[in-house]
Amino acid sequence: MNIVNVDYDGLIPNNVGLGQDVRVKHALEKWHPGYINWWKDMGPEGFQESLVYLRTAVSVDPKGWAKFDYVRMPKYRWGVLLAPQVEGRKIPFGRHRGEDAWQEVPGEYRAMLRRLVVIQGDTEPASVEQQRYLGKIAPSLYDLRNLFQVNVEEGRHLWAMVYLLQKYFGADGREEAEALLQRRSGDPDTPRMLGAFNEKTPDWLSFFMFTYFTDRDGKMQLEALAQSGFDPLSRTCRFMLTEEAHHMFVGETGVTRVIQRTCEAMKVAGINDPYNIEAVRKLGVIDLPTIQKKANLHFSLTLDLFGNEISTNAANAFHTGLKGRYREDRLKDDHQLENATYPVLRLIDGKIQAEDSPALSALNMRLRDDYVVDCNIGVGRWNKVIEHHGLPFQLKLPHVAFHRHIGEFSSIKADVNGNLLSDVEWNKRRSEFLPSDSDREFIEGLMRPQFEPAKFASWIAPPRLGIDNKPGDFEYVKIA
Ligand code: BYC
Repeated sequence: MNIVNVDYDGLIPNNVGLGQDVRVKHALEKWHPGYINWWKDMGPEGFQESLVYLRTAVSVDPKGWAKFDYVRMPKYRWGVLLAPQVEGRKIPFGRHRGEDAWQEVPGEYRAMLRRLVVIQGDTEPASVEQQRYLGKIAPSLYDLRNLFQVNVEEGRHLWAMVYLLQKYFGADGREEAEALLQRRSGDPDTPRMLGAFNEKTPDWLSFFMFTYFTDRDGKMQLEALAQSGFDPLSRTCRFMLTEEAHHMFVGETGVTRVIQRTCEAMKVAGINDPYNIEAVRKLGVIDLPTIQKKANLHFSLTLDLFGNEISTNAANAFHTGLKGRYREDRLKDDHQLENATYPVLRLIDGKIQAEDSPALSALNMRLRDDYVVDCNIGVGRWNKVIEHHGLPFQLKLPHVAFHRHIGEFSSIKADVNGNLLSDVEWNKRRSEFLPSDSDREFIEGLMRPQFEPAKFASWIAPPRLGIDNKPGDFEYVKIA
């Protein structure tokens, strides 16, 4: 079997030798119709017959893994693709460090491993469900295509996790694979597993913030799972990361283009005060303070996805070799952390203070800290755009204690600088920090579709480059 090139002959493209693995092949083929039904029911509403200029993975060679073509989404070739096996790979951390990486599930860690795979799997269809109404209000064909690219790849990421469940977890893996198609984002009875995946994505600024902030949690978690001693999980996540990069690109450049358009319109109209919100909104663009509030919302919701600051689950997942740290292979320490400590922000005597904690229990916090550093890079780039237009405004990530629902700060209220607030103060000032009903109404009012090639809605600048080097007037989606 050629591990770099993908076998496209059967129903399920793959580079895992499904042709010879009859049991798993049948299990996946049985799961396939349910997946297609889910996609038709819960995937992008409308547009199922449209021709979309999509990339499809045809190889796992980092130098040239995708091809572009027009595809009807239900006919997209969702496949099972693993990064090539590294000969002689060892478990890189935890108590089994240095032993051969597992090619089968280690029996004693089965339940823990399955839980990690199921949680990861659950987020993928959840995000497609959250984004299903956005097509109808897309600001351009270019953006519409990017939305659908993200959606089909999240669908493929679900396939990636379902393959692991079907191949390595027997009957209970099959049950979990079914359940992944049954839960629904935001459903009061059968919600998705993690909080942020039950929130709405009502407009395109939310979509860009989601792909910037929440897909970046995806990146961090996948990087941590890519270190896993369970080799099939590591290889799956390594390939998923290749696709994930485009999702964050969509988010970062999307927000950049919104900011750019706002700044340009303000300059042309001679408005220099970013807080003159009424005047800015009259230009048909989104004012910078409202962009900040959207960032506050999506950043804080995403921080909750890192779990509790102090977590025995996280300690166990590391100690047993199942989930590492961000880019564990580049870190220089003993990779076991049994005697190490890590500073954790905690609420002590009513004050937010750093406290040294056992490093193993603080692994969620550590990953979250790495995440915040990564988030700040893009925020710096956004600020450069504002600076370039000479406007006195800077975007800033809120304090980690702001608007939290999981962990140390879920019991308190804090402002964006981390100052504690009483419930009364919080209720009074909430709309200073988070989008208010009227902010939401304003943004929703701007969300009118623009489906003419080369045209863009009033509130967003065109991209600098086309996808696959296509010219500006390229028809990325032929709407049926
Ligand atoms: N919501 O010990 P703790 C992505 C639960 S995004 C609800 O701190 P742990 C993507 C927790 O389950 C990446 N419940 O938890 C992005 C536990 O429950 P049980 C997805 C929560 O395990 C965009 C209890 O609280 N991948 O790929 O250390 C588009 C105690 O908590 C939440 C992963 O997350 C929450 N936010 O940390 C598409 C990787 N947080 O077991 C895709 C896999 C915690 O006591 N998952 N709880 O009933 C993990 O590594 C960990 O499970 C978590 C939680 C980091 C999520």
